[in-house]
Amino acid sequence: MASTQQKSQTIQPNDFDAVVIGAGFSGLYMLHRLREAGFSTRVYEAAPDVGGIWFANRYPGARCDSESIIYNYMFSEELYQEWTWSSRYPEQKEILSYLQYVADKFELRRDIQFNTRIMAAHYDEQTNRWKLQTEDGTRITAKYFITGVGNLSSSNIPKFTGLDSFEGAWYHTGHWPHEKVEFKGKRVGVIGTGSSGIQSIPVIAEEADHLFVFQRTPGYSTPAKNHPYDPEFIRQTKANYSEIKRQTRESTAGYLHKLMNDRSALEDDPDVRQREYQKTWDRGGFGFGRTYNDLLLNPSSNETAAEFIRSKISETVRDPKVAELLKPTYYYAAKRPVLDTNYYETYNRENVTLVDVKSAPIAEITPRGLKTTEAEYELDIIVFATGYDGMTGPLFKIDIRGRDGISLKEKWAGGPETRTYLGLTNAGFPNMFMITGPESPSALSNLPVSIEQHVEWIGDCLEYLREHGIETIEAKAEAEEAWSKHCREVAESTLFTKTDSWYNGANIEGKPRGFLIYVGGVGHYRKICDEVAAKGYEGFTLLSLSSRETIS
Ligand code: N01
Repeated sequence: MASTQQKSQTIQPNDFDAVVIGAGFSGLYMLHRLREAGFSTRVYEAAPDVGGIWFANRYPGARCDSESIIYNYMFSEELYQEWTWSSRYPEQKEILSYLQYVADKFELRRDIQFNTRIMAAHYDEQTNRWKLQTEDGTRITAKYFITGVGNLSSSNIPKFTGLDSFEGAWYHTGHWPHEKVEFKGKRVGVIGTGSSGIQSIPVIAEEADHLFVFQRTPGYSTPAKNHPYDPEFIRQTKANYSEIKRQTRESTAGYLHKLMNDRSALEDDPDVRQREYQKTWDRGGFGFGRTYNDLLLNPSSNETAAEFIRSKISETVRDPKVAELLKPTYYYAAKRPVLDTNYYETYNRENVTLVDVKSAPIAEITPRGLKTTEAEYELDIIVFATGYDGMTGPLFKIDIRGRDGISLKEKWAGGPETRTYLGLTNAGFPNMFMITGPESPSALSNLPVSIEQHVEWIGDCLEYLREHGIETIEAKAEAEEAWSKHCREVAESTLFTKTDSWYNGANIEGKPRGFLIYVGGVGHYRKICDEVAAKGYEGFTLLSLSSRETIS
């Protein structure tokens, strides 16, 4: 009720110090940070409420696989002490409740305009302001333009012939209806075995009459080992707030997992290695990938982890032919690994059929179901767990244009050579900032940690500009080139670039390939960004308000 009242009091002229797109983890904190610093700020959100991807991504079994106690904001100790997570991995519903709680606690809704999609954002060189337009044609102006659109909000629905003719119902996991989808008595087909498929398949199988899983590439999955939190664990966690905050901020990927063995997997004898993998497997979570220090660097070490998982698939899945089909052959974790609850066990159910669409691809969707090049499957419901146009996709949904009317899409069309400075800014796009943009740790980190770092860096930057009478900040082309080169070099030293995945755009037909994530480490990246700021925003051109002269 309070929130509705706040919303109705908010009609203001459409000119702001800052406009932020998106009311998920990024937009909510950005709004709070800027408002606290006295900047007039408005958030625009296409959905009817806060939550970002957690508003829409509500498929059966949807949970985050970052552990709850670190999948939250750390900027406010009061908030951290007030909120209590129920289990080791947060369920979609609980994350959404958390973000709603945050919005209420900090009275954020009064500065968020919901049900409003921003279609265009153009930089006006005459006035040094951003001009934005909504879907209904409303115009907005702002000095600073900040995107908080997430990395995975632009869904990928492959262009199968005949989808329009399908007489049943179909859904994409990322845009799931708010009402319960009834699977009871239904023949269901799930296309895709990435994180969304692997999480939803065991849950749908329990309800459906029959489930067909259409798998093109099997995923590597290790046990989540989810469980309700023990009150004593919660007490200790809250008591350790400062230490948890420090550790995640200084870590490699924003998690608390310690490297189990600071040595190569190849240094251990096979039986020792087996025991070490078994230990991290039994604990559950992403710690499995931290069993040795070179799993993402050395192909032979990687193979030892991959083989361990394959052996677990053989132990679990009774039908050896199905087990073989479920075994991935690419480098473990070079494509996003998954945490599951009963995923491989699900293939022992009589009502589940695994269909290999690598050897016999999907040819078309028919009125009655789905046809591969080998057979037809009658279905009542199709679930597309087919992923997203990651990293750049959400940004490209907005027509963003900088100097000389050049669009972000045109600027990046050249591929990975011309990207970003620090994953935060772009040459040619003054006073624009991207929260968790391409070439920042973003999707390869625990996102709330990376989001907080970007929000705080941007907030500090805008305060600096105001204090120093600076009108525009813009990345220098040479700084951008050096950053993109550094990103590529770090990525090239790992196995990430040796495997097709959404990380490098391989999942979207026609998308230019390029590794879009900084993998040099969350803690290291933070230091680089802080040094840039400490040196008076090194690598940026700052233009002063009074004299219009270049300050640096
Ligand atoms: O998508 P994906 P996702 N015919 O791209 C298949 C985050 N996330 O939504 O590998 C047949 O991983 C495709 O096959 P292939 C997380 O970062 C997190 O599952 O291209 N199949 C693949 O199997 C994650 O990485 C959480 O051969 C087709 C699947 O669809 C990211 O979101 C939960 C096909 C897509 O897998 C995306 O995950 C959920 C076609 N034409 C998501 N096209 C948690 O934290 C695609 N596929 C738990």
